[in-house]
Amino acid sequence: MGVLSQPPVPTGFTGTRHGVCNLCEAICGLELTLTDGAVTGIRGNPADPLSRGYICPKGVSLADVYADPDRLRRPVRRVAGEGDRPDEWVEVEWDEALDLVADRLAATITAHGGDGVGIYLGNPNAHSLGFGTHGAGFVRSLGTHHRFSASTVDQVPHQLVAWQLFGHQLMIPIPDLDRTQLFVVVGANPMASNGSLMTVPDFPRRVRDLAGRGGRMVVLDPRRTETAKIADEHHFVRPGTDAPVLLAMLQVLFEEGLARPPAYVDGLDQLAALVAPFTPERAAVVSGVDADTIRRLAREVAGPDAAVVYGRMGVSTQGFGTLCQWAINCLNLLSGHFDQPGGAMFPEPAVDTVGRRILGPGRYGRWHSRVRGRAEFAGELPASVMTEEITTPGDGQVRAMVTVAGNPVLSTPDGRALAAAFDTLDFMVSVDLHLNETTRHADVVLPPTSALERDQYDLVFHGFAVRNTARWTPAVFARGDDQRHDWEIFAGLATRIAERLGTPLADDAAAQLAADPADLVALLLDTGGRTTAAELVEHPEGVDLGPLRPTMPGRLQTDDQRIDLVPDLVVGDLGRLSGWLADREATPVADDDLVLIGRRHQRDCNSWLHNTTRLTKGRARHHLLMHPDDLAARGLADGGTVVVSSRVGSVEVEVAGADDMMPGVVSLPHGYGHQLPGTRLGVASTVAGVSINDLTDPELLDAVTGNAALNGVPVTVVPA
Ligand SMILES: Nc1nc2c(c(=O)[nH]1)N[C@H]1C(S)=C(S)[C@@H](COP(=O)(O)OP(=O)(O)OC[C@H]3O[C@@H](n4cnc5c(=O)[nH]c(N)nc54)[C@H](O)[C@@H]3O)O[C@H]1N2
Ligand SMILES: Nc1nc2c(c(=O)[nH]1)N[C@H]1C(S)=C(S)[C@@H](COP(=O)(O)OP(=O)(O)OC[C@H]3O[C@@H](n4cnc5c(=O)[nH]c(N)nc54)[C@H](O)[C@@H]3O)O[C@H]1N2
Ligand code: SF4
Ligand SMILES: [Mo]
Repeated sequence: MGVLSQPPVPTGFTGTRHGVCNLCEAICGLELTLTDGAVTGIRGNPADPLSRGYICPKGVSLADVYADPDRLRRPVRRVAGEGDRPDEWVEVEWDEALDLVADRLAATITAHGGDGVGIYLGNPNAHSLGFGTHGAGFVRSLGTHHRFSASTVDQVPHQLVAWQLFGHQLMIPIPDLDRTQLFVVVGANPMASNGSLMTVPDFPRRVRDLAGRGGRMVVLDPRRTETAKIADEHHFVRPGTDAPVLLAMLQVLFEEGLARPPAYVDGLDQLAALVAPFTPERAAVVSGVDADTIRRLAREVAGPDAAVVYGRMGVSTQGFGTLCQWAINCLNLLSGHFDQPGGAMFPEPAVDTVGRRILGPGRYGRWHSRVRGRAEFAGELPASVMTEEITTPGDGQVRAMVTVAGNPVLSTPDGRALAAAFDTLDFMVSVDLHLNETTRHADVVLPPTSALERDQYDLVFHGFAVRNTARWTPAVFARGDDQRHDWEIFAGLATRIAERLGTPLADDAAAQLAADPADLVALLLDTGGRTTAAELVEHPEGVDLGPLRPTMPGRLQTDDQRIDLVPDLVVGDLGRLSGWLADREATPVADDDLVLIGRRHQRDCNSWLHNTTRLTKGRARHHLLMHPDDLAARGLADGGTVVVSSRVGSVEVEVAGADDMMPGVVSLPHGYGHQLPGTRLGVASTVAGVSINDLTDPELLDAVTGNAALNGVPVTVVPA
């Protein structure tokens, strides 16, 4: 046992233990109360140097995940029902299940090549240490180009721009929220999401502190969100039109001589020329944000006080996601506050995932998807091409699927078509805690241990945090003899597949897969120079490594240690934007046009946790939100049932009038639309609502990355 491995609580334990919440990017430190071995209390740990005692309602539900009667604890295999009888799920022993899965995947690879297997990696992987240390080894063992993940329905534009500007896909600048005086939020709702690509536990208090020191928050969003409501200013922006607004802010910086670039940037003149056509007046016409506001915001961002622009889901999952993220970075780079306290800064995590190349810097276009010719980025193809790669016959067709920690039937565009495609596969395996709308299509489900049963160190989110801290949290409960950690599943499968393919793993790969994540983390910490494994054991609440520090240009990962402001791959998309803008100017949006956007609620967690009463009690929140004028114009009744249709499909759902919506924009939350599996097992959710991804369109993409444009989907709404 290495220094980080610590004994779990004994059976029937009564007392307190440290824990950590892995349900969102805020990574709150917890204090658990246990009574006779059951979790009877969860609160935020006030001694945690990052989360400082904060906790949200989801954190408390970690106890429900542990005790969840719907959670799988042993592998299950689907046995097809005869006649009208539904399929049955039967438990199998671990060795039998792993052998079966390896046999079927290896047989597919032998018959059709590695590309015959596809894999989807879902969001919770980012929150699991075992995936961080062992996931890549498993994925590699499949030898497939058909790699998909939640990243391409989320943040891949951030990653591509970070790679192009700073030389590594994870070098994403983070708002120095605790020291800024102006926080401009574009398409994010941290009051509900608790922050993303900005690990910021206790966002509400940090915003109060911002106001307390005379600072301001400005929000640009098509909905007056929970964040907009506590902001100093909120401006409606029509979905998908942020790129002209952000470029117009850059245009103002150049026109008014306000740009204050650091010495290590190139391409300033080209940038000035490229943004010149994007005036505030033109942006105002398409976006609804008036030109004076755009000019004033640009001047304020480049003013003497520290300022930072932050953009998230709303400006990533849309048709110009890459251009939006690029423009935001350019604003931060030229404002005079880049890499300075209160501006956009780079965290220095104790395990430096960037410098140590735990993930590669990023690559683009090494291969293309078979059917639509979409480029790979960082080894992945867009989730939006997954269905066609399964259903289109020919060489390289996906015949077997693996899903790990995800529910793409509810999470990716045209989920209904994906579900139908899964049923045509030769074989499907899911590594997941639950039978859900996706894993119910699998032949075998392999359930890993849950958060409280495994060790945690956040390899990912310390790297995006508003303060440098480090924390090791050992498992609270022992894993049962009949359970496996995710890393044990990955190691078990990778080893077996390699054997069956007649290419046994090299010694170092085998050793890496056999190693306990705790030992791998200890090595990384002890050689990282910022703290040690022993220090983290001594301080289970976490170790404070201080506020963010200037690191530029020394930490740049680009070949010449300079930043090219105008990378070809990114600015190559400006022509498309110009064309689109000209079209919009020629043919403005009609009064009865409607577009659909998504929404998050504080007590939702993507597509799961809808089976806990703690999070689902209270007022229903699955409604389509629509401005009262839009309701009236269509003769719709507040609370009535409507049919929402897009190019892809239709859903029936209750509508609620909300003047928080921008006219012409409607909103549905994602992760709803549960279908009871109709089998002995399965998540017992009675939550109403439909899946927004029965409406989103796999054809609508950010052109550069192929990221899904989940926001701004044209829809019609009529009475049911
Ligand atoms: N229209 C629209 N669609 C969206 C979004 C949107 O805003 N609008 N958001 C997108 C975003 S940002 C994301 S990240 C995706 C998320 O969507 P997905 O990638 O599908 O992830 P989840 O819905 O979180 O996956 C839930 C499943 O993971 C399982 N699980 C939980 N923890 C673990 C674990 O530790 N190990 C394993 N093996 N399984 C586990 C749960 O049991 C559950 O079955 O949805 C995307 N879809
Ligand atoms: N409670 C809770 N917290 C979560 C999650 C959850 O499901 N529930 N999911 C986690 C995950 S996986 C992620 S990625 C993060 C996401 O974190 P955020 O990005 O903060 O979350 P969203 O609520 O999706 O915020 C997107 C905002 O963009 C707005 N928007 C939509 N279209 C546009 C547009 O075209 N332009 C502009 N300017 N705005 C637009 C929406 O109205 C919405 O307010 O949240 C994480 N935290
Ligand atoms: S804010 Fe996020 S990490 Fe913190 S308790 Fe809530 S869900 Fe967990
Ligand atoms: Mo996400």
